[in-house]
Amino acid sequence: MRIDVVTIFPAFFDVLEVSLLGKARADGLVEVRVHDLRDWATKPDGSPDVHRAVDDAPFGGGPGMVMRPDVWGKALDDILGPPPEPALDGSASPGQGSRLVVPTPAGEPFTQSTAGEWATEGRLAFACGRYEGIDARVAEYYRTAGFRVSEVSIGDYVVNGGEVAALAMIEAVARLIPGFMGNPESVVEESHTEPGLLEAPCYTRPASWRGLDVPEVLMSGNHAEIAKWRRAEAERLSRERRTRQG
Ligand code: JEH
Repeated sequence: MRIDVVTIFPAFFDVLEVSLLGKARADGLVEVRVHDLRDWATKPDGSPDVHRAVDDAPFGGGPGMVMRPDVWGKALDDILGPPPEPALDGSASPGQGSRLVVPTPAGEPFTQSTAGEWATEGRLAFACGRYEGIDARVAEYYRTAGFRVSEVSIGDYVVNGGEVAALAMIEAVARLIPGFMGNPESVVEESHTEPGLLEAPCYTRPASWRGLDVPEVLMSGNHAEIAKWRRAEAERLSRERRTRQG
């Protein structure tokens, strides 16, 4: 998989060298290219800009600044490559062209199922905004041009830009690429777990630590009883932590 990232803070992505992804990159399973949006900055008339401004005031007024569509358009035209060939029904299919991902607090929720769908793409491109976000016509333009465009959110809290969101999504997707993890069994196992059901807690040696003992059933060797206990714990945690009545 090829992953392009466009950002005004390329250094955010240096962490990909040290995380799990470092190995996948070395093995050639994932190639990540990080681009500095300011390399495409010009003045509004298109002439070179010593200030390399990528933002301007919002139409309609209000606080903050908005990222300019002209700068983003030049960057993404260079980076995305050609749009995918449309199928007979007009749809674009995975493995063809790039999927453009735009992290935004107003996006659709990014979930494990989203990660699974994106893991089959040949190319992903992340457009990381700052300030109040990217002019809305950028996502609209590339969708109309035939790219698969996803405006997504990593959760209902506010961070300062798309970079942290892109890092979380890149890690969630990359670990699903076949051959990515040291222990592929743990990923295969995940696909059998029920979506929305939280996992039972886990324990290792020593069996007694600071007066706290591992639940007896886990040391019984009775696999049917262990599976029953884990299921019951998973249901209890899901009720306690993910429903309002508890
Ligand atoms: C944040 C991309 C680009 C900050 C505030 C506002 C919220 C009410 N889950 C996520 N949180 N934040 C982002 C994200 C994702 N994915 C994210 C970004 C950008 C992603 C710039 N920013 C900073 C930013 C405006 N407020 C949004 N509103 C509902 C809580 C109040 C207004 C926009 C952009």
